[in-house]
Amino acid sequence: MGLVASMDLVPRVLQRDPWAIARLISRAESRSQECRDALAEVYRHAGGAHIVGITGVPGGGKSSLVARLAEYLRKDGRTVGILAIDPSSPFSGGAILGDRIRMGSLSDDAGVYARSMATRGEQGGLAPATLDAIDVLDAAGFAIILVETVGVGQDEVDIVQAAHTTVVVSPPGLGDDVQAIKAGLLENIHVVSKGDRADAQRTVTDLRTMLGIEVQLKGKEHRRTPVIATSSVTGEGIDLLARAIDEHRRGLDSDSGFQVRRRAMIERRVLKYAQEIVRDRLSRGSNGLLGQMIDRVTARQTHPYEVARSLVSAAYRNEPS
Ligand SMILES: Nc1nc2c(ncn2[C@@H]2O[C@H](COP(=O)(O)OP(=O)(O)OP(=O)(O)O)[C@@H](O)[C@H]2O)c(=O)[nH]1
Ligand SMILES: [Mg+2]
Repeated sequence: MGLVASMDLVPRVLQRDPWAIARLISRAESRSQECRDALAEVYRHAGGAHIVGITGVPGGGKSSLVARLAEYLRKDGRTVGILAIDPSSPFSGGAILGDRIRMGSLSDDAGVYARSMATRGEQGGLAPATLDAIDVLDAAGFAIILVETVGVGQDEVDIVQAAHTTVVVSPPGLGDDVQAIKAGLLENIHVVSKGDRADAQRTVTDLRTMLGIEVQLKGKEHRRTPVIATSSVTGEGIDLLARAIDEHRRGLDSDSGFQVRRRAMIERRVLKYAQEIVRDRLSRGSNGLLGQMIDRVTARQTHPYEVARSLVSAAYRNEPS
């Protein structure tokens, strides 16, 4: 725990102070109890940002795209928060560590904040701290928050739920790659990255065909997912992507399904915290009881479910919540 109480960081977070933002996200990441009230206060101030999930295969060009898109949005006068989840080249304090991706004009810009996070081995899905971090950036007043996740399994499903707009990034030449097979399942916008490569146009055509068939299957009222070629080298298509993202956000206001998905996401979040609370409680409260019980399960005197139930009641017995 640092010297400054988390609650005292909140006014500074609301002023978009990078130091306070970094501090509070770190505390959320380490699941510090001390920061819970501060995060609750942050939550009340959040809700204004447009949250955009950027997901896709490893090495597909997501971070490069995020950097270029952030640059473009800054030139357009908008503030940008960036979170990279489990990245191979981490962002930190506005810059990306290592020189693989250059943030260019962004590194000294107070209107952009970039940060990397680990999901901490959560089995499947984004760690609750990721959602807390999104709230911190949201409350700090960043107009757009770009969240980069590697598109594998539950993470990408989670980010789809947490985001208003989801962008799937595929590099050229996917053939019958899993990502291509899944095209149209998750995303609101499909980007073909590395558009400067000769094989990019072919991938754009293939994806358009694939997504077109999907519209035919789902019915005409289903909106066709835009497929946009971008290049982080030449800057091609970044403006089109920014426009598509804005357009998608505008469409949500009249999308009743979106409100339903929002509620489902909040419910999932509540249940995740509940699991976390119970897990903490169990790990603190089992006092050797678990060891004895495992002996009994091994000897088939009891069933693992019975043990689980006893553990939970033991952990909560005599303890006020
Ligand atoms: N030719 C070309 N190469 C690109 C482009 N964008 C990214 N690359 C290269 O592709 C590689 C991966 O780029 P990243 O932006 O790190 O990709 P990523 O999807 O964030 O990668 P992970 O986070 O590791 O999954 C790097 O070597 C980039 O230089 C592009 O627009 N054109
Ligand atoms: Mg990356």
